[in-house]
Amino acid sequence: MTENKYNIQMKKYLIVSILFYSLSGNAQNAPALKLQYNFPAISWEKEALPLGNGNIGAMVFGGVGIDSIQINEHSLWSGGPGKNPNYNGGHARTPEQAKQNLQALRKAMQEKMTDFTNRQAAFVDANGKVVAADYSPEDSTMRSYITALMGDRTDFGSYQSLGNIHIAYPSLSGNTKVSDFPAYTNYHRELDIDRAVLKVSYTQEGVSFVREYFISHPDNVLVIRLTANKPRSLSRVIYLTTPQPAVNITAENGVITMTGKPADQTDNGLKFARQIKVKAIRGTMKVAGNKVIVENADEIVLLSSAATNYRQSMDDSFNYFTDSAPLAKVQKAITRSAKKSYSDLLKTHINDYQSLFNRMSLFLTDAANTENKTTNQLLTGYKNNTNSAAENLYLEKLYFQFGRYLLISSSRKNGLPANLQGIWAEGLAPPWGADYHTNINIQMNYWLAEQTNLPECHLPAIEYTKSLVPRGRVTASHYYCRPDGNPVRGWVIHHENNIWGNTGPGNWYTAFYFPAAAGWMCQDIWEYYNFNQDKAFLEDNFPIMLDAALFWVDNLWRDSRDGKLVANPSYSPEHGPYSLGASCDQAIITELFDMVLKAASILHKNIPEIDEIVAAKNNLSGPQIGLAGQFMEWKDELQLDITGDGGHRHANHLFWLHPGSQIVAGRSPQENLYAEAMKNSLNTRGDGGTGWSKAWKINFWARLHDGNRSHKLLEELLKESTLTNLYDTHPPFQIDGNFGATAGMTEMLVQSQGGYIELLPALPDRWSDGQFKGIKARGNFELSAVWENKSLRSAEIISHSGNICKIKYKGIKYYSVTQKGGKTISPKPVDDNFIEFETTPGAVYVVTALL
Ligand code: FUC
Repeated sequence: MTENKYNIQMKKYLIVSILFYSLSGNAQNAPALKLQYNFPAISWEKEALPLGNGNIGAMVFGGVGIDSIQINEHSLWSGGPGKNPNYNGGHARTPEQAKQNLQALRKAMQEKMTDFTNRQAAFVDANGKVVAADYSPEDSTMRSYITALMGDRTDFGSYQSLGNIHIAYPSLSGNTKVSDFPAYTNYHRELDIDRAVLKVSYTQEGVSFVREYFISHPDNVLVIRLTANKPRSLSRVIYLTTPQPAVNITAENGVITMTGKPADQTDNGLKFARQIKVKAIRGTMKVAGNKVIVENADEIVLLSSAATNYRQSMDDSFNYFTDSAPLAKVQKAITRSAKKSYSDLLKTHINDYQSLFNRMSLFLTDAANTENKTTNQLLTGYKNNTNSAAENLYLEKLYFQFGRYLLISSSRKNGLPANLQGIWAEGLAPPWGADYHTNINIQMNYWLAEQTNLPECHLPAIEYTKSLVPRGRVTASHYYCRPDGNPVRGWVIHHENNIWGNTGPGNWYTAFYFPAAAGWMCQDIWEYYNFNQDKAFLEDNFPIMLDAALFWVDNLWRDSRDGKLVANPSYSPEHGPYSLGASCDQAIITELFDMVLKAASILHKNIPEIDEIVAAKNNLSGPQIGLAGQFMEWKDELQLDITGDGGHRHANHLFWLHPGSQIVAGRSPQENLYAEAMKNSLNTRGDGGTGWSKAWKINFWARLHDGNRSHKLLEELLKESTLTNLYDTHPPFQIDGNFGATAGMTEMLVQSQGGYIELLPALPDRWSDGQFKGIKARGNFELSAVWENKSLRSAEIISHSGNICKIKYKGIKYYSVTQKGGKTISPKPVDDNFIEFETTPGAVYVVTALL
């Protein structure tokens, strides 16, 4: 190296060091991430605050006179084989009837579509106007075929609340009137998401009281500690309540025990148990009925755990119950944690939580809650445009990390996946049974998992998918046959699923038919591999993906109009109408085939089925741009598509763009045309929609490289679809929007679905300066970056698996690349905006803008 080159190199190294030094320095000064309020919660849905460890969920109200903590256990479900030993996963009619109907419907559908094309196909009239028609509504014969494809939702069941813990002042649990309760001041309630600890504090009669709450994953226990700054000032009554009618509650030696079962379960069905152990420092403790009373203590610590006898059935035994009593599991957790000090429990909890949470950080320059506003003040200010720019950035950052907090709290290894409400649900009949909807919702719950560096939290979704396969095979052979009437291979699920292997179609006319759901769930398997490069994992799960693909190889229908393969019947999710080859189905099938072919090549699978998939893939009906310039939702150009149909919330026809990877803006001229058509479709649809719909649109616009539009959707989500406790609302509360928004904000910073890493692909003007650390990209790269004035200053790339690193960024050819430790890299410039270089596993590469 010449003297001059050496100097330049040193200079670059210094700049990089300074930038990354400032990254860590700034991160240390980053404002604490807290949801905070100056009032106790009254509304469960809007104000209570969530805690969770993947098994136990809690919604804390933080009341003063009586505090209530509503508790969930992830596997507490009604329905299923515990209610009806003959429960069969939702299959109705005989397989012969179902298939006869399917065949009749397929033929009628082809005739209807052929007739539509012959009579009403869209055209451009003499004035240049696109003239299109809509499909006529299904006639009564067709309706009867469709209705006969429905499943049986009897005994589907519902996720349910386990009950509540109450901590009351003795005066309020006895006969004293509430009006005699002494006034309190300085009330503060906060959820610290940097540590996953909730705190309530207030002053009453000159004494400061503090309560801290957390749910430890390692110890599987909810811990609540009450302290006061004056000795002997804590007197409390602790008791349990529950909406569950079939329970037994007892108290003995400072421990309250509740056992029972969901009311619909037989003796061989689901059983649950929970305990709360009360520990008091000084003071006295006694039991009265099924309550524990502590008087004049310095400190009170409550330990609570919960369990059921549920086991996830991974085979065709469909045995969902363990022999072991849930109470034994609970007692074990309580006994073990009772031996530990509060500070040990807290330390173990924080270490565990931060081992996940701290892997990724986002720093938006200047973000600050300068006046320490409460979260509802920040939200109101955001809505009314009265916040400072710094406060808005702080709220966005808080909301971003809240998504990660919620995933860590509701989805942990060996637990069930996050449902429609994560792990939190009130009462016995939460909205949609707080189940697993697989036509967008559960998938959206996991979009953030890999990108934001939480692969462990992703695994429950994959285990859940695996658990659906055995019954999904039964559903496939019950409801489906090849167009020639022969049996199909593979497995299938539809749009609503429970924890009892419900894989049959639902019974809601406008949504039940969604056999593409299984293929979509396979995306989690493929993405886990993509991000973590774990070949053993891919090998283990390959048969699941292969069989989902073979289901479609056997089910595809040759459209006699053009000879292409289509799903038949096909229903654009919750939008319909029934037709051939709606874009969403075709996109998912294409993505599924693509994933399987890529996986087969990585795993060197030389099996004949691969040739079948290749042949089917080559003949699939693909994406289309309509005469009106829109990205078509159906195979035929419809008026509905051109007008936007009143802004329907589903936009699943853009699956090709996101979460699929078949159309990547900027990858090829043809893909750019599709991207433009998608913009037209999104514009026609408008930016409205339910919470999750807006969250999805953040992702769409990020993938269309329009950061300002993504940000606009984020603003609308925060203004219109976010509750005081930052829960997303559909309405009602539905957690997918939280997760989807965090994923979308990450897509604004890094994308990698196109086979290369795109840095800052959709940075909004509002985020002109900032830094992030720890975002993952496909290929098992871990990235950090610093940008100023919307321009990349430097990036750090950890290559965990030693893959070739391909980076796309405007002018990246003119950035320097060094391997940490000194070595300069000479990347291959593909063009000004694209470089690639080989990497060594474990090595760190630094990309720096030249001054
Ligand atoms: C899908 C959506 C609804 C709702 C429900 C839980 O059916 O279309 O909007 O989110 O799931």
